[in-house]
Amino acid sequence: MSSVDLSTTLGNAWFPAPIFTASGCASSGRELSQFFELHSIGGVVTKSVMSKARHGRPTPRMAETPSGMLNSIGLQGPGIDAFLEKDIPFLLEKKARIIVSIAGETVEEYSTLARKLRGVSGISAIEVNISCPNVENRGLVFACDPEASRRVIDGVRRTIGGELPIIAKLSPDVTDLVHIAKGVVEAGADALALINTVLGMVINVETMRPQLANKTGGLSGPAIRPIAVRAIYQVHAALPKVPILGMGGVASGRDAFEMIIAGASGVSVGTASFGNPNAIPVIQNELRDLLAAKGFSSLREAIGYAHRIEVSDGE
Ligand code: RRO
Repeated sequence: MSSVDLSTTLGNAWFPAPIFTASGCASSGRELSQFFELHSIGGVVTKSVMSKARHGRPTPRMAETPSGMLNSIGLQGPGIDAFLEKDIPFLLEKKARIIVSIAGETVEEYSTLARKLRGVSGISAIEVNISCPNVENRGLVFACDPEASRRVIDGVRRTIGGELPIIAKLSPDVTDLVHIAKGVVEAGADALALINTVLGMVINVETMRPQLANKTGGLSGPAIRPIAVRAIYQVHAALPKVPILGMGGVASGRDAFEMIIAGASGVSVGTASFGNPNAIPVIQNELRDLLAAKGFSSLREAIGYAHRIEVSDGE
């Protein structure tokens, strides 16, 4: 095994390894823990949790697409109280590093969730998911509105205090992603998660009706990787000091490396784990080998490498 320092940071949270689960794709890691040690990866980013338990959207809520997958789960989950009672103790027992993802319908709901998390020990960071594409009203996608995005992050920051890093999860479905990113950083986000799924749709040509009960859904998988790389590159160029957790269609160490050199400090893997539950440790090992093969002794040296200006001989 090649010796490369894979450690990384997101705000003031330190992680020994750079590959994470992607929120929503591994719940709180129970199923994946049958395949690998959760503490061997960067950390578990839990499914976005809300104040109350939710059944989610009606079925069908998943559809296969070329090089991807469409989902409309609709924030199914146990609610914050059951989550704190069952999932956090499980993750602590597994010695996993924990990033808790929260989602709300109002600015106040996000703050309520932050209040519940404030005193919980063993959490590395909070992901504030303001970009779920499957809400009933597109007006509730806070991340599509710069002012609404700021208000959510500001409320969470005031409630949580200065200690715990806030990672704002943004949507690529906007005209000016950099503008939204700058707004949430000004409002108190320490890091950014880029990208949530891309709004898409599949129509079943046999029934001649939309495939998903909710009609539209979030597209994930390799089909969206170039969108994610573009988003990470653009935001890192504008905000080079703000750490980015990159995600969107990563299926190999090569894909993770692409996001790192675009500017990501860590990478989440989601859809690939459905096909291969060992995808995350495999990708982490491939990334280590690739970093070594490219001559990097640490992951940190590679972050944003694609932005470096070449200096030609004689200049
Ligand atoms: O639950 C979902 O339907 C969902 C969420 Br919260 C999200 O952030 N992204 C997504 O593709 N699906």
